[in-house]
Amino acid sequence: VQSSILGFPRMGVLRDLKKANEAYWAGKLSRDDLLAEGKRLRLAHWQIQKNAGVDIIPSNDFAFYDHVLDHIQLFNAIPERYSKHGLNPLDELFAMGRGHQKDGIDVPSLEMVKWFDSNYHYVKPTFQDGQSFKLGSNPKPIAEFNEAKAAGIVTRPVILGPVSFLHLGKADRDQSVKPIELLEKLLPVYEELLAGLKAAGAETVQIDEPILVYDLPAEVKGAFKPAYERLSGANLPKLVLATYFGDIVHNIEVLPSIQNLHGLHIDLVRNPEQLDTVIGAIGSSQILSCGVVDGRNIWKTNFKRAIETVEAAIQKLGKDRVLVATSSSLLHVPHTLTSEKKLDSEVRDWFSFASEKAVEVTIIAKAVTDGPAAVRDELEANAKSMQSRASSKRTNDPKVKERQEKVTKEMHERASQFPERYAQQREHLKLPLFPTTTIGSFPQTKEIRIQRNKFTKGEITPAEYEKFIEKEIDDVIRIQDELDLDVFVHGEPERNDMVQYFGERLTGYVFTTHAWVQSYGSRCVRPPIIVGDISRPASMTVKESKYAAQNSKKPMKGMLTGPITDLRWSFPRDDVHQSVQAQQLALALRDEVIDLEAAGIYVIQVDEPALREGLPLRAGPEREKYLSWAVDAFKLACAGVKDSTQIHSHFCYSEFQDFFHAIAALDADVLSIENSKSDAKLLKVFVDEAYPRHIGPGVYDIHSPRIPSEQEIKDRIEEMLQYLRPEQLWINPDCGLKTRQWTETKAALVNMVNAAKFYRAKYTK
Ligand code: THG
Ligand code: ZN
Repeated sequence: VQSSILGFPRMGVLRDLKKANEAYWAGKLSRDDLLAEGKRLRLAHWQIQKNAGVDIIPSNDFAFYDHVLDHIQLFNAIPERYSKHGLNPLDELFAMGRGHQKDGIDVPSLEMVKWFDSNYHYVKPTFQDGQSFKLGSNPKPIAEFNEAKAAGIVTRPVILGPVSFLHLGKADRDQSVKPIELLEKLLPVYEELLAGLKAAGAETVQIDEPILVYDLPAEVKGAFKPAYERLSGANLPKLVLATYFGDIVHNIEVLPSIQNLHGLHIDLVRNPEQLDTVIGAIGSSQILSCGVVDGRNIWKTNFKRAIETVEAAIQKLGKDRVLVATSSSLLHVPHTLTSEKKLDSEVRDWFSFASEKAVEVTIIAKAVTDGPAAVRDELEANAKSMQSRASSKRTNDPKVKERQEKVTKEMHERASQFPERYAQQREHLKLPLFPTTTIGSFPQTKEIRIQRNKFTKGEITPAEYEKFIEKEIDDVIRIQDELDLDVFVHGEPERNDMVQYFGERLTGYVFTTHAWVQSYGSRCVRPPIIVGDISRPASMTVKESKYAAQNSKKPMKGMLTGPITDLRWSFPRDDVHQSVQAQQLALALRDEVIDLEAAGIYVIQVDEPALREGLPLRAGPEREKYLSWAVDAFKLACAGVKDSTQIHSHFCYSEFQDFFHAIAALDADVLSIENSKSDAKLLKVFVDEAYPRHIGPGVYDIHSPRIPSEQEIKDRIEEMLQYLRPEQLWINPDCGLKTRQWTETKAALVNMVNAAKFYRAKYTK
């Protein structure tokens, strides 16, 4: 039984790729040097897998920016606004990924969206009416296969399948093409690519069709048959079609049409129960790649359970037809545990990052091939570490469990309904019509990062750092005063990442020093790890918020990351249900909310940008179940305050159509949402559903340095007033201002406040 890996992280041990990319963009590294660094990383990553003893090693999983973007270029599906400048291929790639504003060229990036329910983002293929496709002269998958081969490593190239490539894309703005209808035109190019791979010596190719875990329209389901009839010619490599992040049982009728393929990969970490159904539906000589090592989380694999799963497959299919694999690409986990020098040995023994998972697949494969005796030591050590984790004091805190048992229904509800609360808040906060505010963060300047770094390294004392933070807070209060905003924020100079910051302050979490995961392009996050029951040993944000409130004439808004976002952007436990972890986070945040109120903070924003991405990928009862516990967690966190305290929440998007009832059920007094890049028409849902509470749809886009004019903002407000009542409308930017510079931030906010004042005067007559 062979072991295999579906994809390896690209960043390198010390985020080498991030650093090289950013140096190249800054003009400090040459193109040749960047290309060389890419090559070095690919080789290093193949070598790690080879040394681990992995039988099937992927190639073409590397990408300078994003692997979906690579396919856009590979098939020449490049919108003309990028191709017409004669940029070299690398710069053309980056232009699509991140926009290009120099050399007299000014194009924004293609749209970037979440990759399924992960925290990775891919660049959305964008098609034209009359779109055609063409394979370039030195296709990346072939070049990288050859590169590995030259180094003595025969790899299994990975490509994104044609049906997923089209279905994950969209028509360009103003175009009406339906992506899936381009299949006919796309298949010859895939065929050519596969033939090229075969000619280069690739026996097998991994072809990813992850959309099979979604609910699919009939025409997309129907596309698999013609696609894979065409791609299974005798002159082509054998294909293993890979699915992950869900089960494919609801699309099982597609399997007969791909039975001529060599094999199928399924995710048995997320959905072990699909095994029997899938075995019953695959072709009589097809192989099954069993994804039993989690590609999405950092826990050591439970060998006993994984071996049982693989054995169950072997019983029905025989050893020759089974592969042991990671559940998905390892892109979503950090590079290696060996970089973590500060983890204590107890918890370290529970973890496994990409390099360690590479070893795990080989041990499982050996156990099922040669019998458990062949890897007795490894199995014993694994059983011990499972035991240690299950019984550790760090995972189990009876006090937390006791508190969870005492949670009541009433604890989720505010004392009064919104109209009564609002009356009290108006009295208490004395806000004008069209109140202005910002979403929480102000520019994280270089100076802030330098001081935080010094503090982390112990080069300045806590007292010195605190002084620095207070000065930063003084500055943003003064600026907000000058701008004449109505609800202030303290600017969050003390925070790194909005999730990491809270993870570092809660019991039950551990955090790492090098465990970065790519989020998009060169941007990475370092998710904290939830190892045990969560509690709050001390207040987390009160000191800074209180300091700010005491120095401000206007109401100060407290800023918290909500329980669902804290959970989803961490590595969660896999030994208790996520709803339990969410409730523990909610209780910790509830205490924080109450402490903030007691410290004189009467406006508190609890952000939940990740609420939507947690929605199960398919419609149905699972979605409602999720929404029910997720909404409960948010309400439990917020409902402990008096009616006169105002709860805000923020979402970085405005498509609420498919779960509006959940947004409404949050019962937040004020909701700020992204709206400047989307259509004001999306606000119609608030009218249709008679949404009673207040809303701040972003009046300008913060993702670009562009300064919106006062007139533009007025026009935007005018549009919003077609849907929202004047007393319902808050005026704020789309999102936090952390990634912006001060000059553009101030200029934009001056215009925003003036626009608000114009409407305030108009409606106060
Ligand atoms: N935090 C976390 N997850 C997220 C976001 C976040 N997922 C969705 C969205 N926001 C992704 N966006 C970003 C934006 C910026 C960065 C990462 C993800 C970023 N990272 C720094 C970098 O790569 O240089 C890391 C710097 C640091 O923390 O020291 O800028 O906001 N968890
Ligand atoms: Zn936002």
